Amino acid sequence: MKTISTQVCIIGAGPSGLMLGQLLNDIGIDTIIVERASLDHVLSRVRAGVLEQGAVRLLERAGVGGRMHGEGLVHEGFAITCEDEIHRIDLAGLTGGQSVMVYGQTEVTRDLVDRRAETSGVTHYEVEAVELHDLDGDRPYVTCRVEGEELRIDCRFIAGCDGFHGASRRAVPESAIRTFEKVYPFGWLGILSDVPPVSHELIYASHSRGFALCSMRSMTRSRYYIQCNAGDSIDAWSDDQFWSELRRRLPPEIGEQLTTGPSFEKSIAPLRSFVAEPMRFGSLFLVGDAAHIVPPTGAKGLNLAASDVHYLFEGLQAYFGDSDSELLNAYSERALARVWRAVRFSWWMTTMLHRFPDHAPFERRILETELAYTLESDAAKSALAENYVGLPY
Ligand code: RFL
Ligand code: PHB
Repeated sequence: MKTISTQVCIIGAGPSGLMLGQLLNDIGIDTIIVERASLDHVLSRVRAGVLEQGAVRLLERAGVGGRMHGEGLVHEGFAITCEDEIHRIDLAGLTGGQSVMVYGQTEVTRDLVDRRAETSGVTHYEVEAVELHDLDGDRPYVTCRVEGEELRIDCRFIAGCDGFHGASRRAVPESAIRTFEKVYPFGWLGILSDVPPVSHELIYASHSRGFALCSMRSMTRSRYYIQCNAGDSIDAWSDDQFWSELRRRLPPEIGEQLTTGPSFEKSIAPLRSFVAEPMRFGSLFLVGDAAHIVPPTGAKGLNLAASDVHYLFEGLQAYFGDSDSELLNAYSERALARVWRAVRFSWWMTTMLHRFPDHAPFERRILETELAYTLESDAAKSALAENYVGLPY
């Protein structure tokens, strides 16, 4: 078996692993990333689209702000529709001038992969049989198979950035981890199509037929979602069926403006809230989706990955730079405080805007009232806006 060593071994080259790796490499802390998928697969994933200011700042710091600021779209508001009514949430007005950046996760990933290559960061793709060892000591190591060859990576810390289905969280003994989970009884069917977006701002639509979301990747590329049944198969949804269902869930004046066209990506995502506590076990730190999942309604998944990376980066910088362990020891507590706020917000947005097949008339009325109140009250709209642009870190 070949043995190599590094300071921080990062499992997973999703946004968490790539952001953390870049920030650390840029201050001279050595990292090796091991990724199960191929580079093509990593670069072709679609997923999230909305970045909070905190994520924007972190990406700037990682040296990948250029294309994001050139091609990303700054949004100062979005709409919520309730059957045929349209309400604008004035993010900037309600938060003292804050906004979000619409820039796809696919582009974020590409920028980070390119920057890692430019700065000679090491990433092994298509690794198999990743296993974590000796997590409770201060000389942990990772074993895996790269191009058929067994590899051992010795390190001081391991960052588990390998998503919900990764190996890292599973390496923690069950007695040392507590999990919280809620699975929602529906999914999101999402498409990408090269048609202009129906509106220059996002539209979250609450409708008796189910939720819908109009988003975008650029002024010529639209990203649309509709709530679907949890068990739906993608083959059961033709493009025509998708467009007609989406139109029915939008107010007529918006639906009439919808430009349709062929989709070039179509997928169904299940909706789940999940948190694992604590986010540290010995020398292993869990980051991003490896530690928590939120339903996409609040646009928080990728943004939480960014805030975790921020806290862990600060901890590792102080540890390696100043031999100070305090921030590293506080990582789990600091990250989880923000995680739970985003988990709450995502659950609230999801519950308020979707139709639950199992809700009794009483629960339905309560949620209609919740939405009506949110759209009427300046205080409620401010709370919504404050959470949507992202709580500070
Ligand atoms: P990722 O992006 O899942 O990356 C984890 C990486 O680890 C690799 N991996 C392994 N590598 C080595 N060994 C193993 N054993 C491994 N197991 C897995 C994977 O191949 C992958 O490259 O986690 P990360 O970096 O924490 O980033 C989190 C975000 O990707 C995530 O929060 C968001 O994409 C969530 N999410 C969405 N968020 C939004 O804000 N808006 C959305 O519209 C939205 N849509 C989505 C989503 C997540 C989805 N998933 C995870 C199924 C749609 C989907 C389908
Ligand atoms: C997206 O553009 O993919 C997107 C935007 C907002 C969300 C979720 C997904 O809340």
